[in-house]
Amino acid sequence: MNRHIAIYPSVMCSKPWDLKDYVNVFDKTGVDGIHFDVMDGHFVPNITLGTIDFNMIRSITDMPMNVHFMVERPEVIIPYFELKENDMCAFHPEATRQPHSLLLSLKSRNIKAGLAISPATSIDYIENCLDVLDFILVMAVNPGFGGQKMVANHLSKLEKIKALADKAAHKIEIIVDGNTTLENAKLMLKAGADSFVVGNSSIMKDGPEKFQENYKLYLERLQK
Ligand code: S6P
Ligand code: MG
Repeated sequence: MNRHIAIYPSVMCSKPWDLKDYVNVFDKTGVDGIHFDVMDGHFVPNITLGTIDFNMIRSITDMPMNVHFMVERPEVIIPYFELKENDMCAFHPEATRQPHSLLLSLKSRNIKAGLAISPATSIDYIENCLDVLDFILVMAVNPGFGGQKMVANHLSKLEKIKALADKAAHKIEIIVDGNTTLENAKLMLKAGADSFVVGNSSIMKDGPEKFQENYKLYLERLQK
């Protein structure tokens, strides 16, 4: 298999004191973008990264940001982040009243627009937004925390999402987020995934100094 598999490392998995080294090594390695989790303590019980972290990363790299909003009313929170052309932005459709319109407003700014789909979220949202979706962030775990295990229905849901995405007139990237170990990622690829968010359960667990080596091995083994 020779196709490109995009990799988005999740900075939520970095220890705060390793963040700068991680961003530098992501740049050097040439990952496809930086996955940045925003949690508000309402849509999910946890609270994570905000605008200060976002701006810090932005100040040291030009890599695209792949921002995942796990927040209520994403239309209110997203404008606080200085997203630019070619960044990617995903939110959970059940957290807003007008998901289609929010996707459209992102696209009008040349930001790649995506829906994040939790294990229990209806895939009808995808069907109804096919025309405006650049990507789908399919959660293999319930949003809120790193270090969880893939839920039982994930692979069959991924197959259904792939079948839906294939109905669109344009390419929709299917990205899996959560527990993307090498073993799971191989199954996810077969079920229709194009690319992966990676964290501590896969290639970030050994710290920034081992990231490049882990990334290379992970991709080599995935492409076999
Ligand atoms: C989870 C979040 C994810 C995690 C990532 C962690 O709510 O959206 O992006 O950061 O899944 O990776 P891992 O390897 O611990 O599952
Ligand atoms: Mg995420």
